[in-house]
Amino acid sequence: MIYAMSDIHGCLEAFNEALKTVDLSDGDSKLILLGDYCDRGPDSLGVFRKIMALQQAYPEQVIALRGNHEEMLLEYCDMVSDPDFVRGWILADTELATAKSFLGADAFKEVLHMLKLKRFEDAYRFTVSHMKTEHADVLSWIRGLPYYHETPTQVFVHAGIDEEAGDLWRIGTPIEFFTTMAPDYLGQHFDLDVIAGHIATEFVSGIPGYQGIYYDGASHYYIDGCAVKNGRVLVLQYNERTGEYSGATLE
Ligand SMILES: [Mn+2]
Repeated sequence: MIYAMSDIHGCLEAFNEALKTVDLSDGDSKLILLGDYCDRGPDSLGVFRKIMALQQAYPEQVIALRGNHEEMLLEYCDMVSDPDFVRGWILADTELATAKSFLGADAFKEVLHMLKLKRFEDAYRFTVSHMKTEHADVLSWIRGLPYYHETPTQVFVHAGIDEEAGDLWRIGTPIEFFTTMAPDYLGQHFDLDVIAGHIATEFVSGIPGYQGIYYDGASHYYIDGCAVKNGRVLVLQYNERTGEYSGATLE
């Protein structure tokens, strides 16, 4: 069995609930996570550490891809010597939810105090330096995350691939497209099934309030059920023996 989840966004409780439906005990099943582990929700650090622990427990079976929010986190950590990027940091980390999870209560209070005094650059430098010293292992793990995972019949990716490039999609897709592109090929057939997140299925389906997995009837499965809003991380299951997909609203 292959299990796929996407866009956990700091929702550790919802992630733990979803993991109850995942069984890796056969030594062969896989869990593929499509990125966007951080930002918006309350415990980004907890989600990162949970995934790292799962990979340690099941090294060949747990695959974590990168999303645009991991890219943004690395970017603001790398740009810390550029004070102009303070705005980039505050915009990337909505309500500083990720900073709060990495810093812990006391250090985060200090950051809020600096922000209140409009010492924005100090707050930015303090936050990144804390992340780099206390959680270097998490940052270096994020740096190593791949953009996609292939099986003989599928590609798992955060946002999508350039399908017009055909067989050459691996080199034809601009690197930032893997984590940011829009669902441009909806309803079109491709040689591989494309399993992606990034955009809530409510929007990709065009059905207001929709919370399930969205299959476009061709080659695309979208699985971002918007955990922050709906309190649930969707799980797509793929049975490699029968070639059948299942999951919320696919049955
Ligand atoms: Mn995303």
